[in-house]
Amino acid sequence: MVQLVDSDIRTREVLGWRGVHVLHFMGSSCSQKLRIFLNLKKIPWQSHAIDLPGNENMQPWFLGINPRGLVPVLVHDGAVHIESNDIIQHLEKKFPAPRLIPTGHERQVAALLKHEDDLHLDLRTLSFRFVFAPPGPPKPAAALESYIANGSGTVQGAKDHEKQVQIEFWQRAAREGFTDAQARASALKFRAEFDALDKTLLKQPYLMGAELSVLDIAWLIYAHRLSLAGYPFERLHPHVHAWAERLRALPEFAKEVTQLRRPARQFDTVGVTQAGQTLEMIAGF
Ligand SMILES: N[C@@H](CCC(=O)N[C@@H](CS)C(=O)NCC(=O)O)C(=O)O
Repeated sequence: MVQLVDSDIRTREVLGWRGVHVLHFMGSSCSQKLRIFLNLKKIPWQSHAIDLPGNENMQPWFLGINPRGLVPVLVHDGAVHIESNDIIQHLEKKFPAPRLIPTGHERQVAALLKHEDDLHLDLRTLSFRFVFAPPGPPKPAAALESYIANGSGTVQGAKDHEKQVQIEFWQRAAREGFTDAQARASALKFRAEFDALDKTLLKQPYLMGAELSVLDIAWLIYAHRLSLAGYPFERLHPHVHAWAERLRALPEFAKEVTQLRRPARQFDTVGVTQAGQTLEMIAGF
């Protein structure tokens, strides 16, 4: 569990927040995952929108809450929790009904969620290349400087290496953009994952068996974002496609994903920016 300690937190006002507060961004995949979980649990929560495209997460106030500069963040009765999967596991303990982590499978689910989180930068690479497609560096130099300079730089009292990973990701993106080689490598990792999930979903309705679990939420969010990037689910992984369509139709999911379907005109803009190079072409799918 990643609950911050006192010395990590510089924005002291949050220590007085009671109840469930979530700092998040509408279009962030990890925030969507957490919001679907909160919807299914019917947990009342207070929303604090963080403007990621405006780089609010790289400003001192937010870095004083999460030194890693990432959303989502949970402040639960004054305790600050970071990392979406840890937040979900914390809330599952505090709000056990309905069960979204099957009893007795907590360690297995934790390991599977860790594996999912390890692919997050691959998702980000494909998102920036094919969905957001910014014309220049995704993070302006001034925002990155603020990111580097602010916050405690520690998580649970120790120097945070994850912040360095994030800095290097954005610096590299500013230098090279999101190259064909990176996009191909990331897409191939997802292809291997979704091949395996497709076999699982041939045998059972949900990833853990007969019941919906946090793994369905986590992978639906990845599948949804990748489908916006042009990943051909219906052709490559038909059982994943059918499962995703079923989940997207549930109100708790629909609320978080349908508003992110973009108007056709924006898709055209991406098509132009990418000079007709689709994910399918670059990945060789
Ligand atoms: N492992 C983290 C990943 C969080 C993460 O990367 N969040 C993204 C949004 S999905 C973010 O805050 N990005 C910062 C940015 O775009 O500047 C988690 O699961 O919470």
